[in-house]
Amino acid sequence: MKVAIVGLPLSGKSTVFDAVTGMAHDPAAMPDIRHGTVHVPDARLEYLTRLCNPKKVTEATIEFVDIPGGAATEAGARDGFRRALPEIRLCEALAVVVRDHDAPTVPMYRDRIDPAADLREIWDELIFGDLDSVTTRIERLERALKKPSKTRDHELRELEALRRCETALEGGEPVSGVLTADEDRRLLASFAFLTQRPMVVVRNVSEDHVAGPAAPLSEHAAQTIALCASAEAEIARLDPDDRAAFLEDLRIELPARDRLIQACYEVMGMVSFLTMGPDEVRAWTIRKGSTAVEAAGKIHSDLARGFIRAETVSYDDLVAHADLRGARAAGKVRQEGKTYVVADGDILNIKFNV
Ligand SMILES: Nc1nc2c(ncn2[C@@H]2O[C@H](COP(=O)(O)OP(=O)(O)O)[C@@H](O)[C@H]2O)c(=O)[nH]1
Ligand SMILES: [Mg+2]
Repeated sequence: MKVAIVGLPLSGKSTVFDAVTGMAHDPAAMPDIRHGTVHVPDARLEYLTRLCNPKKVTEATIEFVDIPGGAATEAGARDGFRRALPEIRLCEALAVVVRDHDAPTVPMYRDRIDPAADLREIWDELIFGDLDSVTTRIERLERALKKPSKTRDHELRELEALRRCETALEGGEPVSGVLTADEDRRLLASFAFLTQRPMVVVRNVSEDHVAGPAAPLSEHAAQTIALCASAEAEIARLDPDDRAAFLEDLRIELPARDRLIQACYEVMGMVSFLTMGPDEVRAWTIRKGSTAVEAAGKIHSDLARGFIRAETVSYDDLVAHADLRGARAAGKVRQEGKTYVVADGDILNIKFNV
């Protein structure tokens, strides 16, 4: 899972990236694209580790990409963003950072603190990016359709779907609204539309505003969180032992890293299942609604091919009965078939035969 951190210049993108990865950046240096792989915090793994004492513990991972914003001028920002579009298209979700603090130490990008307007500006760039791909392809198809072709039917269908996208985008709406049928989505999958990406909005607020819920700024964002990027970046670089005290001081319940990852899982519709044994305790990420055989395939294709059943216990049931033996005695260990829909926190033991 790969998430692009995007936003206007000086909104705090690189600082948010630092907060989730524990890295550091020099705000004075030329911005550079950065990639960081983060282990997904999961307290459930700790419990299972105490139970199994495994040789290895493997957390799920998520990759964040710090997208450089270009120079802090209107033309520079637009140019920088457009140059970064190919990189953004490689990511499955977007975290849009908007400045929502007025610290005088940070120069203002165009004389305003207006997170909703900044978000609209980013949204317009996403619309622009998609519209650009759509119109280019429409022109090409229209030319091609003037000549006879064996693939004419397919091209006509594509053209029709693209025209719907064009209309939506011209009205400032995402293509996701008009590509609801699976067939349309398949037909246009190669476009990797930006306005189809699930979006988390990160309001970069000052330290005294982190408590309380974050009001949404756009109907297009499935999740909105508020955090103070600079404080969180410092916290992320602290010794884990000192971290708790700082978080408490700032009345932060969960660090930014955890909250942003949770929000990304949420907007992407991802859940985790767990496996445990003497060799390895591990968390796996799958799409919500995945079946037991799909989960098995995530582990290894042999497990999907030779799938017999999934011995399943929910993490909560396991904890309630202390361990696997206790859960089994209480009848909480189920034998599930191929089509069982895996729930978040299910502990699976795949029985298979190849
Ligand atoms: N006071 C304050 N400053 C911040 C915050 N987040 C970022 N900054 C500062 O704002 C400047 C721009 O941040 P940066 O992350 O480099 O922005 P980017 O251009 O979006 O990558 C840097 O000097 C940061 O230290 C914040 O939450 N509060
Ligand atoms: Mg930056």
